[in-house]
Amino acid sequence: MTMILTDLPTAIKRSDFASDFLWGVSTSAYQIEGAVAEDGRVPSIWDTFADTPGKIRDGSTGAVACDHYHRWEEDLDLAQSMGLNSYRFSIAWTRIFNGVDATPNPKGLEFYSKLVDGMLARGLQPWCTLYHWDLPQYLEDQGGWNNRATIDAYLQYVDVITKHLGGRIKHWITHNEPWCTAMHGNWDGMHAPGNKSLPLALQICHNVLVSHGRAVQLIRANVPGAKVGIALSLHPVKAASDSAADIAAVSRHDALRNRWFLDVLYGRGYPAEALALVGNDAPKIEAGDIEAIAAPCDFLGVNYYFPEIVQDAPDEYPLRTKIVYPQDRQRTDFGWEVSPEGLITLLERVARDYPTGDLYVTENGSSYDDHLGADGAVTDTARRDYLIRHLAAMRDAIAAGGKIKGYFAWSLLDNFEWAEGYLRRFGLTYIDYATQRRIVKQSGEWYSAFVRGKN
Ligand code: IFM
Repeated sequence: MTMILTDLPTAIKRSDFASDFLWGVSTSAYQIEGAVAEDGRVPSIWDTFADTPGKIRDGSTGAVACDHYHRWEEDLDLAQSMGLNSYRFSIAWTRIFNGVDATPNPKGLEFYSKLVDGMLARGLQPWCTLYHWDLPQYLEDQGGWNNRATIDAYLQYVDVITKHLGGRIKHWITHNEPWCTAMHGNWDGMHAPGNKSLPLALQICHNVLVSHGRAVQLIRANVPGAKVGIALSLHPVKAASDSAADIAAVSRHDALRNRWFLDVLYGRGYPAEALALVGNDAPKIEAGDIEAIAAPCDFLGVNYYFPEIVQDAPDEYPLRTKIVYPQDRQRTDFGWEVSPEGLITLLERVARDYPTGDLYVTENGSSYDDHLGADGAVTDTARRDYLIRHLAAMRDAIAAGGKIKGYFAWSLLDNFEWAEGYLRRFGLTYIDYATQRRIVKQSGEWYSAFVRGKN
């Protein structure tokens, strides 16, 4: 289906979607909370990484971030005032366990309890991500996700959280973007803990996926009526040219980037094509692992930002592919290609190739170099248009038969963008970090009007 959007702001309406469609925003703990040493929180690998000179582009950390730990009521008010009906957040494991006491930290449980009550009081359905990259440092010191004892520690944490909050939260996401946990954290080293080893990254990826599958069973046991899923960062893969070599490169790249996760989660094991490419670097798999990973889920969370364009590159280990960045594409200020068509391709592809059940776009957004104008407004027309075009793409994917049930914009607030620090702004709300003032941007105003059916 071709999208013709001539008059962007009015080209799409909430009434184009089902009345029970979820409209939300996504956030994550380390990116917004701050208060890293408060109420018994202990360091995570991201505290350590950000404190290491040279790891974060602007030398910043998440120590204060958006100060959400103290301003959470104002932030939930913002989400409510936008007219949203759902809110995706993550829990900081490091506020719950400290590696010393066997009992969970009551202050940590109390914070998330208040937060969830605050969502419910504001008509926001809570969507809880259990792991958004902030592994406790004390576990990293014992081998991190490479040590299978971390799987047990994760399950202990999940057990506590789901028993504590399961009466109030029905939607659970075990992991956010295991690709990033494993590959950015341990292959290219861009993220914490900063290792650079493919076999290590693949083993960590496997262990994280085992922890996902085992958590699915545990959450179901603890939370009657739970809906459980995982959020994957997926990319449509396209050939850089129509040469046979580039076209063949697409399948190799896709085998690790997408099918490595989707195939094993949906009961097909790891793709033979990727296993052949990584050879002896493949993870060690214990009896029962593959079955555990394939525990049936209720939904798949799709985090979509941009397509990847690849060419044949015989010298690149292991995939023999290279990502290229053609000049003729529209890009965000982060350099990410703006391709709403890619969202349609992706949603259609996962639904066609896998028994995903319901699909949710659990993240989608854009980073632009926003400025607070002299008039007190943040006029982020490019982000607003990005949003409109991606919502239109989602509408078209639904019209083509896709079972997409909700959309969570990344993100409610500008926040700590990992290795980029505060240099990248993804929020629908501008944060003036000097004062912590929140200013809803033009994109946020548009999203709010859209969700309220007023544009
Ligand atoms: O900020 C991140 C988020 O933590 C995970 N998904 C991608 C976002 C933008 O890079």
